[in-house]
Amino acid sequence: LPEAPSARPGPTAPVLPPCPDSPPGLVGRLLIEFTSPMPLERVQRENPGVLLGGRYTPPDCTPAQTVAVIIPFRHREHHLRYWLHYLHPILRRQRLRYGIYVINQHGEDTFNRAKLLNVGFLEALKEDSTYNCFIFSDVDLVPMDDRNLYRCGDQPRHFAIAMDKFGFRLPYAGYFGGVSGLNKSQFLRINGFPNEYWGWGGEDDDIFNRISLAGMKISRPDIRIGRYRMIKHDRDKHNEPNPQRFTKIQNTKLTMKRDGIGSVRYQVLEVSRQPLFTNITVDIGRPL
Ligand code: UDH
Repeated sequence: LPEAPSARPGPTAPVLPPCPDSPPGLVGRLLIEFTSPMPLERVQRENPGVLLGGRYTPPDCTPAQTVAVIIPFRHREHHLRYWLHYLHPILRRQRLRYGIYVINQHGEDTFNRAKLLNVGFLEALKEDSTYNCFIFSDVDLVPMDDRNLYRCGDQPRHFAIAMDKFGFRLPYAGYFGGVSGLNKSQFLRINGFPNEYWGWGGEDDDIFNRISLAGMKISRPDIRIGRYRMIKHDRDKHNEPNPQRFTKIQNTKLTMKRDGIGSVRYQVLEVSRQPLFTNITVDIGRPL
């Protein structure tokens, strides 16, 4: 009798070894500049391995994590092109499985960075429930060293610790701005990020407070490795310094329970999968 077709083992996908902790092929210190023009077509041409929506999986190993990189955004197309140009090759050399999510605030009301990051967390997970590491990056920050691995660890991670604009030093001990990373359980443990910081400043300090109040400690790379270049820019319209920030960060302990990922309200207007990133345009409302 012929063997039942279901009993025959089909062609199996090759099992790739786990990706190494220290990826081979990193180059270390990088030359980063923002003077030559950077057309998106060039960035696309130079990153053929990146799939629609800005997704990438290493061809030669199985990564331990799946990383969603989340970028708060409005009117910074020119910065985004440099960011994509520099970051895709770095993340690829780091052997990450990742996706890039640009969370674009609709309209011209006051900007709200932390609320956009909350939206990014939820929307990335809606698209792929296997994301277990979330890296939140400003669009104007490019790492100067590819040994600064964009991964999550057993504590929340601060990556952008030595920016050129701060003289390559941490500006203050509790600084958590620019680029940071939390795994899913760390993020949920602090009820995500605050939704009520409209305008510039304070939200990163509130996040730092949440992490400390939850009994976690920030992990950071070596100061020689955590170097960043920031693309110089003027202050944006509709992102004026928030005068309430100083009092708000005194009250994190009271506000973090009610204000966070559990209470975020927004409306997604468009999800568009571009060749190098996924753009999510969202209405996040405006300050009360
Ligand atoms: N962002 C936008 N659009 C905006 C405002 C902010 O995309 O209109 C995003 C972007 O990812 C940016 C991040 O939010 O990198 C943080 O905002 P920011 O770059 O304005 O904050 P930063 O502290 O600069 O880097 C503050 C203004 C500096 C003015 C310096 C004048 N010389």
